[in-house]
Amino acid sequence: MAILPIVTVPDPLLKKVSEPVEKVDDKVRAFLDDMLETMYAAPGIGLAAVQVGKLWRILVIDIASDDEEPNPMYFINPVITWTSEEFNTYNEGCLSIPEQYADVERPAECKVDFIDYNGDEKEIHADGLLATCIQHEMDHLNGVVFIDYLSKIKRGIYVRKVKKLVREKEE
Ligand code: K1U
Ligand code: ZN
Repeated sequence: MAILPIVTVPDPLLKKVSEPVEKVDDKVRAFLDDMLETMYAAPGIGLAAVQVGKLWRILVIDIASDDEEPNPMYFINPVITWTSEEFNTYNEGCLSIPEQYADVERPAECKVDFIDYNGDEKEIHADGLLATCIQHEMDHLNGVVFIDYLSKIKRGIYVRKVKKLVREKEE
């Protein structure tokens, strides 16, 4: 397993639409393992393949808290099939926009069809943080990051802060 470097804004890769995975084979499973290790090391509660440089429609998520058993979830070719009319607001972060947070409003619940680690078709009905996290990660697969919901001025401020942070870490 390996910890992969995470792409940060304003990398143009984060604006690209990811492609479906054709077959869940050992190569895909090894990549899922690397994604999970990368997410845990960050640390984060979700990660999309594009964030580690691969334009595949793949997500990993684990929203278990420190005092709970790990509960890794793997989503291959996920499709949101339903969202609730009720909305929730969550102060979101993103590993591609380190140390920046903003309130984002999203449907409170969603249903998702996906393929799991073993290549089996599954459906999940998510609410709370899981629903928020799935929708945040699904946005990544479509080239959207949470700061795209903010004004152009605020987005510019966030990007400048991240650029400065990345520059300082490189020094
Ligand atoms: O970059 C990402 O897509 C991961 C992101 C997921 C996310 C967070 C909050 C709302 C929606 C989606 C993160 O994991 S940011 C880090 C974070 O939230 C966290 C890190 C450690 C413990 C708990 C939370
Ligand atoms: Zn993110």
